[in-house]
Amino acid sequence: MAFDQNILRSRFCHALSEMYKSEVPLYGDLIHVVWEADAKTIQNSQNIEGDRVINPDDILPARHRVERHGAIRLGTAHELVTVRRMFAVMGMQPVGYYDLSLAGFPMHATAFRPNTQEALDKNPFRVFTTVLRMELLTERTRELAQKALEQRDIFTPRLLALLDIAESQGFLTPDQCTELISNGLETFRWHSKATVTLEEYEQLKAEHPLIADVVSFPNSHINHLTPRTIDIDLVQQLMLDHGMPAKDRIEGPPKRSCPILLRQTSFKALEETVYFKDPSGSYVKGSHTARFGEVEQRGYALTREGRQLYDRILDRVNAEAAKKDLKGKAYDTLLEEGFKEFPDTLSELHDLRLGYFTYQLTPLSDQLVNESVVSEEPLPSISLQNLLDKNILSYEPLTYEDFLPLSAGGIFNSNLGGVSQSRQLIMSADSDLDGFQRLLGTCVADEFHLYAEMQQKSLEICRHKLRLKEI
Ligand code: OOG
Ligand code: NI
Repeated sequence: MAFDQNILRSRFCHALSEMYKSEVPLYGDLIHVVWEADAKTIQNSQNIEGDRVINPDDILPARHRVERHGAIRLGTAHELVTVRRMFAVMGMQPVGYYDLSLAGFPMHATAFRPNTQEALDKNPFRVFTTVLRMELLTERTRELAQKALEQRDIFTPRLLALLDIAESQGFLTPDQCTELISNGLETFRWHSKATVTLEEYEQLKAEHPLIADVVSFPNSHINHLTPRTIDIDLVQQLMLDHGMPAKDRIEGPPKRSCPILLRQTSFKALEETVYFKDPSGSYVKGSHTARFGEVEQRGYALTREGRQLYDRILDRVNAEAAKKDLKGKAYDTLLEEGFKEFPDTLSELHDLRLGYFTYQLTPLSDQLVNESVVSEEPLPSISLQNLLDKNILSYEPLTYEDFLPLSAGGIFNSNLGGVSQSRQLIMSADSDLDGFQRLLGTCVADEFHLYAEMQQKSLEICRHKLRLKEI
């Protein structure tokens, strides 16, 4: 079998999911809740649509059923570079820069994900990857963190060898792929034996719970996996019905007719037994709270203008909520009110250039194609608006494939607690894309650029088929 990055990514994603289900059984329960919610949603839409029978496979294409993201937290440049190399073999590239200091965390991040439509369609698995910003730690904690990180190696020697092989020969044999998966899993497996003492752990945690999570263990356990649903409100309800420890609200934009960006919820992280090093050489029992299960519902990708409008509304809502101390339902009502300003029809999102779209030829386009074939000459340019008005082209919204750092902040906070001794220092920090790219050893792709490219490419294909000089 020829080397296929998409297949390797699918296999790795599946293996990770199986491992996580065995480590965190509640995650397996969450997947069942998602299936239940999606099946109910499909059934309801069939009832409402009456005679228009909906085939579940039209609504849930293959990528929906496998889709999930994971998240890992790293400590050093070596860890980040090596994870980048590992994901590159699976066809995942760093896309986007996320400054989590905005949410009070001494971290910044990227998402490793497929960056072409074709690869996303095959398997869209992505991993949100954060790395500590050492300069945002107090000196005492930084020293402790550096000492703990220096003595760990989160990669097996065989994994490192396989990465060298993949890079030099440009592919892996089937056996090497299998080895890459099993060795790769070792980096993300849970270990209940900490590498620090309980006292050190408490010190790290007091500065920020995330620092303790990144630094105290011999590797970088996956901290959550996330299946995708078509009805996150129903998943939230079902989690509560099933007595699961759901977080109290869904992060991201409110429910809308035209879903935008990303909505997320999770069950809260569980307290897990951890054995801390004892100066005498034995271990003392303690606990750590970090790993959880999350659900996402993906909406449409927004342009920069769309995103600015989204951020502006959200900032306004958050400022008002803070002033009036609104939480839970009251916050959600305010959010819904605020988002009334955001256009909620596909044609407005398109015409106001708030979202990204791909264009397709309609059956009507045949006539135009025939005309141009008869005339042999390419037709002169026709405007996009004209082609849309004449029903020669139609459009479809692109799905948002990325993340929302403030939602990530909400998830972090409800799972780990937002208490931090150095919150002021962190909140006043500037974002540091250059510093992140130095650690990563390469540039991150701009997500807006990728969506714009997909949009442009679809238009170019239409132009070519219509034999137009220009659209
Ligand atoms: C990362 C959280 C980011 C999301 O869905 O926004 C994330 C973390 O908890 O380390 O996965
Ligand atoms: Ni997540």
